[in-house]
Amino acid sequence: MARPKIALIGAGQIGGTLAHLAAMKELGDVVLFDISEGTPQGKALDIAQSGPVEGFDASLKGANDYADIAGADVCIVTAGVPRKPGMSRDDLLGINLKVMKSVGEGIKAHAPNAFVICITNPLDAMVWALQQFSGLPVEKVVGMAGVLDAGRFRHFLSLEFGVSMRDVSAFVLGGHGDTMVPLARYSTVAGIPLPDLVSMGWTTQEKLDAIIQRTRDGGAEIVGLLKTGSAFYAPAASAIEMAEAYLKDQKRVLPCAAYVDGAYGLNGLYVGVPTVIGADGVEKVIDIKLNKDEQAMFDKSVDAVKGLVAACKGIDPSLA
Ligand code: A3D
Repeated sequence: MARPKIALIGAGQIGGTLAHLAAMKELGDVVLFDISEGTPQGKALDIAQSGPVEGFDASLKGANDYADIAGADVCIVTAGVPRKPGMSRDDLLGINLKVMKSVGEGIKAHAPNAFVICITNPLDAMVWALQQFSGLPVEKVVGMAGVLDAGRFRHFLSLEFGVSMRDVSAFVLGGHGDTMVPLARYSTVAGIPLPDLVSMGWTTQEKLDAIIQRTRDGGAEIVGLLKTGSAFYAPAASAIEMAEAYLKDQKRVLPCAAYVDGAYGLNGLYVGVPTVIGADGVEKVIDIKLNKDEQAMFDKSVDAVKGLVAACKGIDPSLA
């Protein structure tokens, strides 16, 4: 059987890291696409030359022509511009919306059966626009944010508790922005919910609140340190986990920016929710019950996403 084909649209910081991880994990053959000439070719060649040392079997190709992504099983989209210090994700909307139009059309023409994972910011609006421009089924177009946001939360919690990150699970809902909703009640250490850990004296509510805020600001903290771009190792690892769940039909339960129509009282909006990812793409949106406070935070986050979608429609009238 032929290896799966993975097309990475955007060969920048995240794109290059995605290519390296996909090859190391032998998820399939990789095509790195970018408008910048030489960058995808150079990165593909460099990573391919690590193959004999690492001992992986995967072919890597750089491309500037969408024809090269033909028949891709998975497309991961990072094309666009990242944040610089002082910028919010929303400041990227105008420029990245135009990029989503060309990427969506490229995918529609050459890889209409792919599972498409969008990473470009502002995430929830860009994945919505990408689905509109590509016309692919909503369950095959999804945004990566929740795995990363939950990863950040898990990392900070493991430091606070002095336990392995593997034993910390975390739950994050809502849009990928300042209004994201890390849910303490559904986040656990080996099944023990965070509020119980506060009662047990493992931490205090104040420390937990500070960790939640640091999670919300997780992207900005890294932008502030790097100064020339945004996070790329953890975002790439998170998208690879989603791609692997699809390619191996793992039925993983992962928080993603998925198309929600009916669940959570929403009709037709991309927002971060827990999903099941398998061979059919987003196979299920898990509709959990929120308490009053959680619902209020989620509503605020949903309103922020709606505002961004409305701004997209204002910029490009072809978006219904
Ligand atoms: P960067 O290293 O600048 O790479 C972006 C690449 O896109 C560059 O190589 C560009 O040449 C290329 N590009 C620009 N326009 C086009 C086009 N029309 N077609 C094809 N390629 C194009 O950025 P990055 O890899 O660090 O980040 C990529 C995106 O991911 C940015 O929008 C970030 O804001 C976003 N991001 C999202 C998260 C999430 O958690 C959702 C996290 C980190 C970064």
